[in-house]
Amino acid sequence: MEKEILNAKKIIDDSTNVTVLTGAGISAESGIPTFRGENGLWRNFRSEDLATPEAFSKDPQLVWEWYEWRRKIVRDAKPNPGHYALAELENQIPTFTLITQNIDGLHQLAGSRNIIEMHGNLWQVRCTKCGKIEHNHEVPFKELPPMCNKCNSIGRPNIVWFGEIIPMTIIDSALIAIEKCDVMLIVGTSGVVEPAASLGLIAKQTGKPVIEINLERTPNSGLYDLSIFGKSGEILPLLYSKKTHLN
Ligand code: BV8
Ligand code: ZN
Repeated sequence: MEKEILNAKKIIDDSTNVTVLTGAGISAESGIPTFRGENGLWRNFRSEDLATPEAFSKDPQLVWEWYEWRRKIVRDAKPNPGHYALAELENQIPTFTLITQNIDGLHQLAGSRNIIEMHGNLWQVRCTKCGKIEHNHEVPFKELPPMCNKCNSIGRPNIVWFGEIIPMTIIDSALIAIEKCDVMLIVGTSGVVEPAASLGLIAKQTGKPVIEINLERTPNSGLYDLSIFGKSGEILPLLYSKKTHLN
């Protein structure tokens, strides 16, 4: 592992433009259940069963109770050294883009700035009728389901559900960040959910070195230039040298 970390550090040190993709794995050390990890289930529901427009139209109360449960966990969670390391890398590298599949907002809390939230944000409610988006941090919600304070229609989480397309503006900015970067890091994602799972391959397509940091092998591990297996909260802080006043 030592050699791989030195290798990765060299590639990053020589880069002026870095793009990172993160998944649930980077928030695992903050106590947030991952999707496919052992505690990824809620009341025996698989995430894919609840995070769908079908589930919401069938039982919006149930889906909101699930998101209420996740908001409580995230409200009580803190960013971990993995999140802070990426925020610090952003301070040190001229151009840095953080593409995340996570809706927990912990990257923002850790100080990351240039973030692309591919799948939305847990703290936003979108009106199902007029589309108004409201930032709401109530835990618990005053009323469940939350209603739109403009047209009083039912609100839904401002999140991309399975079977729903990701806004093209988001896809475009992610592809531009990959096209322009010198190296892409892929951190804490099982690489199962599309289109996020293909971003690493697109980086390879455009001839960029891809470095994977994950607890375990993933379907694309063999295709990446470097895979470092372990906890992102332990590995990421090793990938940059703490800027001291000497250098
Ligand atoms: C779309 C918001 C067009 C919701 C999310 C059949 C084949 C291929 C694709 C499809 C298919 N059928 C349908 C599709 C498309 C579907 C898809 O990919 N499904 C999968 C399940 C097969 N994709 C979509 O629907 C997308 N839209 O394609 O639109 C379309 C329309 C109609 C029909 C077809 C296509 C929308 C996808 C977005 C869904 N919303 N999140 C919410 O959160 O409530 S996805 C959600 O799941 C997450 O955001 C994330 O993207 C994904 C979970 O993956 P990970 O983040 O990687 O988490 P996971 O638990 O899986 O893995 C964690 C990893 O971390 C593990 O490898 C573990 O080892 C590692 N780890 C753990 N601890 C640590 C660690 N690593 C480092 N350190 C640690 N400490
Ligand atoms: Zn409305």
